[in-house]
Amino acid sequence: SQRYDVIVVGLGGMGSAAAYHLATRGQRVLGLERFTPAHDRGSSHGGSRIIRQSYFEDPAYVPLLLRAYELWEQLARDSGRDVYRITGGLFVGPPTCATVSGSRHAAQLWGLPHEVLTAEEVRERFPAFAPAPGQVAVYEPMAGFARPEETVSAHIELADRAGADLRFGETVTGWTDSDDGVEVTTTSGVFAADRLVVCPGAWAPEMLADLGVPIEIERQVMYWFETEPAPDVGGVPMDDIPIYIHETDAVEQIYGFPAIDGPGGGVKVAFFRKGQTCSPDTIDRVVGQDETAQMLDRVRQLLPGVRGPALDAATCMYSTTRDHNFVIAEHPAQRNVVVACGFSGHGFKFVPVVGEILADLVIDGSTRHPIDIFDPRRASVTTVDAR
Ligand code: PYC
Repeated sequence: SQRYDVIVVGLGGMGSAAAYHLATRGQRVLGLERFTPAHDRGSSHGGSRIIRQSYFEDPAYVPLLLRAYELWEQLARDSGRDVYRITGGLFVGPPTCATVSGSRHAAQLWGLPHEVLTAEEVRERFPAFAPAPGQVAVYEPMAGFARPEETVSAHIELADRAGADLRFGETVTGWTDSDDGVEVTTTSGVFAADRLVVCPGAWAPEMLADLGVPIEIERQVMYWFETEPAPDVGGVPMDDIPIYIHETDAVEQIYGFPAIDGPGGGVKVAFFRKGQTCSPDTIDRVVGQDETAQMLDRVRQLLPGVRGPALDAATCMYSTTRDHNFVIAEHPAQRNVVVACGFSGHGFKFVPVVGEILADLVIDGSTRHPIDIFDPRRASVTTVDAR
């Protein structure tokens, strides 16, 4: 049977980007995905993901974001798909909270365009928003959103066009790594290649148990609420607001988007990190009325024009490491295997550059991108009390 240069396991956000970058760089690629293209069973669905550069989590991510933005533009051009949009972004909260102070710090350090606005200035410039007195906002003009399903579809189409063999409905049950390369076993056969890229998403705990990095899978809920032009604010339409992150305390941090899905689509909003531990098999995909009511109350603290009712709700999963940084590396114990996992709820905006990095690691054995903070051997992800 045919031997490939590289097999990519998992064709969600990261895996489809890897397949695309590998195939366009001349590799013979086999991609294996247990579900359908751009499915909604994992972590790459729901219509929108924030993109931004003034990265409050850690300014070390900024160079990756600058490259990701170049690749977002290239992907939009090459695919002709609506994969991302710049809307500007507001990062709102008390001046000392991580969302505000961290965004400001990263923007200053890297010379990124930004403004710091008082609550009154926010209300004036963006009348749909009503931050509490004393809160401030970092406004980042380059922030916006990516469309996850469009992105995955774009990478899959372009990888296919570049000659990748992409197979769906094919579950990987195991692999072996030896001097001769890798052999991957699926529900329908055994496939051989020189190298393997594993992008397991929420299946990381079962597929990469030997990595030594505990990854917690968390159920998250995305909500869509009906909107009307915000009342008493000059009729601002909700399809023209910036994306936002609002922190009052770290658990109750929320994020949201303009009404981007046309009339009746509503605005999408979610808690950033208020998930319950689950697995892909045990996740409760039913969203309760109490959860929805809590979300509506919370979003109205910033956007009083969001009235409800809820139009829709959907679950997805985070794969969270102890230090909330990703894992992207050659597998420490398997010489032909490269892994990308643990995106910890903030990975999607990096999808194109992660694809490039994975292709670098496979083809060159190294990358020019700064990925030391994603080393699976770092103490902050392997040690239990590091969190
Ligand atoms: O990465 O910007 C982000 C984000 C917001 C909420 C969840 N992730």
